[in-house]
Amino acid sequence: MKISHYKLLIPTLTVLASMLASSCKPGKAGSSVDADAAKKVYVAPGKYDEIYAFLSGGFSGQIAVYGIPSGRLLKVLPVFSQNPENGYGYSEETKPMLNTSHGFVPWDDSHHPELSKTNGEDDGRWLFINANNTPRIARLNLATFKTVEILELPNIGGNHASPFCTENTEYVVGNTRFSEPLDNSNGDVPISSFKQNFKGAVSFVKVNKDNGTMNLAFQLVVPPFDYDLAHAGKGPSHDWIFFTCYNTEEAHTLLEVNASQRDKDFIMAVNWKKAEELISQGKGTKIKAKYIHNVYNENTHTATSTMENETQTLDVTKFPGLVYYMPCPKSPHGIDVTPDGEYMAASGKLAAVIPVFSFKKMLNAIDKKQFDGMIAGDLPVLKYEDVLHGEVKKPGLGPLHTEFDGKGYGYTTMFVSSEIVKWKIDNLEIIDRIPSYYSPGHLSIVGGDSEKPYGKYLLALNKITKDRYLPTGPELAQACQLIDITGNKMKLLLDFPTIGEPHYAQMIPADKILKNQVKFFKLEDNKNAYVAKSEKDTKVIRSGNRVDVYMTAIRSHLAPDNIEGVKIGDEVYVHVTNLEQDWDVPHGFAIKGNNNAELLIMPGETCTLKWIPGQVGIVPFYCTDFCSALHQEMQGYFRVSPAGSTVPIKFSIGVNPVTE
Ligand code: RUQ
Ligand code: CUA
Repeated sequence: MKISHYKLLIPTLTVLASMLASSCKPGKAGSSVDADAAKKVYVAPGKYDEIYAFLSGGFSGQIAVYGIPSGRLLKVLPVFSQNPENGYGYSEETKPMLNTSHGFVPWDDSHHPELSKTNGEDDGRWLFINANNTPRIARLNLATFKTVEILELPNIGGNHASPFCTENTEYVVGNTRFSEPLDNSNGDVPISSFKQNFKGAVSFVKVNKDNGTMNLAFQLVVPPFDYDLAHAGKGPSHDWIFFTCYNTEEAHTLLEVNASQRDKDFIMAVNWKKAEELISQGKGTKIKAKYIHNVYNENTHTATSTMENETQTLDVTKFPGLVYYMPCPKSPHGIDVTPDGEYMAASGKLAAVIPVFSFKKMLNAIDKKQFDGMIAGDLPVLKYEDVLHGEVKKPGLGPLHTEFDGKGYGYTTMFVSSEIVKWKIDNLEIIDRIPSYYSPGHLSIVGGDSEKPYGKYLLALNKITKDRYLPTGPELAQACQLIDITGNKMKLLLDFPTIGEPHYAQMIPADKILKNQVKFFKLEDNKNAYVAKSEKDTKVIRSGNRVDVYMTAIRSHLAPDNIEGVKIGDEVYVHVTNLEQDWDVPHGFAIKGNNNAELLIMPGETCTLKWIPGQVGIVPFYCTDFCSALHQEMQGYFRVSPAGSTVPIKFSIGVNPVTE
């Protein structure tokens, strides 16, 4: 497959910009698959895949889990969105997970899954992901595949450059896309006062080593640029984290044009170790900020929300040595650090090269104070030539993201010329290129952003689908492609569709996750306030107009299954405990006409469905998950009486004239 037309183009801004808007399609689709590709992706029935892939859902606010190499969809994990499959965000226990300082937000946009790391390696414990729109970072527990924590981030707009783990997950870090006035200042200012009143903020979220709990340790106040993707250093660069930024022009309108004026924007190198020291010396400034912290307790199976009122900041202009800026060609979008922590490959959406920076040279230039002037007052800018390891020349058009295979090669997506380019880190020579269908954004290699990449597979996460799948109306399936990178030449193995837009993915060998799997929740550990640990404990309690039903589910009945005495005007909370103590036996629960969806209850768990009866009469309820041969018998009735009725609360199971 040849991609030849880019060589003919003079990469002027206008041409590039118009190409970004309508990216091109390389050659004839789908002809480059080897005869043995099918064998390489075939996972026989009953066999497990080798790799877990976690793909962000983009605008779905979820994560999708796939097996690789088969491309089989295993599960959709809700994070920032209510989920009709399992009641997340609908059940009383999980509703608090979607609370924010703005109230309940039922749907957000999430881009970047990030596996927790130990010694720079993916450890399979937790997965972090960003909410882009209402800025938050979530943590999922990979033993249960549940979202267990969501922390809101104050002082920023658009948590896109997020989350990135430092080498031992000391911190997950996020940065602002939309600089804005800090929350404690008067935000009612003219938008044209951008340069004076707007600020950027980098959030450092501390992660507890043992249980993963997050808290916002501090924020760095930085110049009002638009910050884009980042990566933390590793090995020799451990103490640093690198962010790309665009709009160093500080434009606040028509960024398409106004933020593309400069030939070079910047990489902001942050010495986070130094920031941490300053904070521990009490140099931080405490400021008022409102943000919510939601934690899901795995014993009570219940989430709680806490409003935080304060954060501490360091203004980088007041502490020399915290940040340095390195020029980077044309609207950079991301930066990726090589496994040895020595080099940083940056992208430039409008650039015609891939600049690769040397950490050693950066330190050297800082040591010698070889600055090329200052920006934003007195923040030092290093000289491009002083910090450059070299440029990958003529890689294609629109370089976006790079990952590494651990064998000395980088792989970069070319959005505009629709291809993936393999290049050698030491001499920056291009080794191979393969077209992708179409316009890849991110790519993911197994462990490809870690110190020890596993390599073997590369996923191209494409932005445009066009003709790859059977059409499904105006919106086509989203596209992902699996590429074999074991040989010198990349080989396309498989296309598979994804849920939402697969912005980014992280892949990890399955054994790192399998060994920690929770098969069911122990009933004896269930501390939910409304648990019924056996059918003997089931009951219906009225207090005022609130009715609490303590119900149990086990194959194949719900207890109680006849409930009377509920009236119009009541608020009914049905707390269903799944008594099963076995793998893979969830029960479901649904009530006719209920405006608040359904439940899906895992073995040993308690979930609560709120129901406001609206009509007098008999209302059926049942289990919605086909759990056993007699699943269809797993059902019951509520009797709803008029407001003011004297029908007493009564509940039973098995009381039936037929058997009496
Ligand atoms: S961004 S296509 Cu949302 Cu990760 Cu680069
Ligand atoms: Cu329980 Cu069907």
